[in-house]
Amino acid sequence: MTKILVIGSLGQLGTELVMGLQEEYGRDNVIASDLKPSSEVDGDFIYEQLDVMDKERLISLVEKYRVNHIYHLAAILSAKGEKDPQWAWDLNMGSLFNVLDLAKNIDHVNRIYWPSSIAVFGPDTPKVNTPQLTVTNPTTVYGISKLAGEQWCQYYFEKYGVDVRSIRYPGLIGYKSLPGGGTTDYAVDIYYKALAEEKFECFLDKDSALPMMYMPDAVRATIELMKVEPSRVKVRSSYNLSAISFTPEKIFESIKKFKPDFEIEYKPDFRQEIAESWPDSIDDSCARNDWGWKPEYDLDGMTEDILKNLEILLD
Ligand code: NAD
Ligand code: AKB
Repeated sequence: MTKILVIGSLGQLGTELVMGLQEEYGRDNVIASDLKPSSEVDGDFIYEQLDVMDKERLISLVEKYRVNHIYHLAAILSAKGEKDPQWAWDLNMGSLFNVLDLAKNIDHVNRIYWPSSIAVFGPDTPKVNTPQLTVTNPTTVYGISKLAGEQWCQYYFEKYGVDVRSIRYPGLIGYKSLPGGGTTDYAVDIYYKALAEEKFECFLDKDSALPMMYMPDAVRATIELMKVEPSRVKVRSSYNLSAISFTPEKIFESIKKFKPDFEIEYKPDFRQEIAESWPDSIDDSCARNDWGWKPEYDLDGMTEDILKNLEILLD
């Protein structure tokens, strides 16, 4: 039986990943954790309050539940990180070391998942079909911390045999929870405005192409990567992963097919510069070849699914 701890479980990804893990491993084998006290958390899952910077508490929870797999999702994302770079660096790196060290020292912790991001890439990176191995040079503190984190994951795998696995997610788009301070957040917010029948003010320019992925694909990819035999995980820094690439104008056109009166206005802010430093599209052939990754959703398929489900949820 596999016991799982999810750290940072109340965020945009964690909310949906916990549900996916419960389906795969059973409700009682997934322990969700985040900063909020239990008294403020509602949901059909086992929950523990955990600040991942608190090493003692982390170890005590891992021992209490005899945890085998840890999904460490807590991080400060790109736009939020630029407001307080030192804090973002301390949290993103310190928390990863706490988790990697624990896996090194506690035998029953035998698999770690830690997400990286397309933010590891920068303006010198080839923009189209960005390869797995290429120039990176990120410009945000978030990207720098993810790139360093990838290297540390590989180091802990090679030096100490820690079975750590990682994906460089594109911008994730879901409707079950709100995003936590990223540059790709507009692509979630836009659906809420469309359903509220309000004009959408977009913080990126209409032509800013970015790699994106619908949350069900991201959750499935994560669980699939964590289930494959260790020998099939050939990239121990982090895997490129790709699904859909689009501009704000393209997602607007996709929504207009279902909401013809929807309106948009472009008002780029500081996040435009971050978006411009990231790739337009990603080559994920290593993930496809090594562990059989294949996305399911295209842009219109995602739009239709979100509008249908979000309408029910907001009703
Ligand atoms: P989010 O900001 O929505 O959620 C992060 C969660 O971590 C929050 O619930 C927050 O309360 C929690 N947290 C923060 N500090 C903590 C601490 N000290 N201890 C415990 N919990 C803490 O982020 P997300 O979008 O869910 O992202 C999850 C992971 O996936 C991150 O590592 C992020 O870098 C990565 N990622 C996300 C995206 C995306 O588009 N959402 C893309 C690429 C990578
Ligand atoms: C962000 O915009 O910071 C995240 C990411 C792509 O890592 N969504």
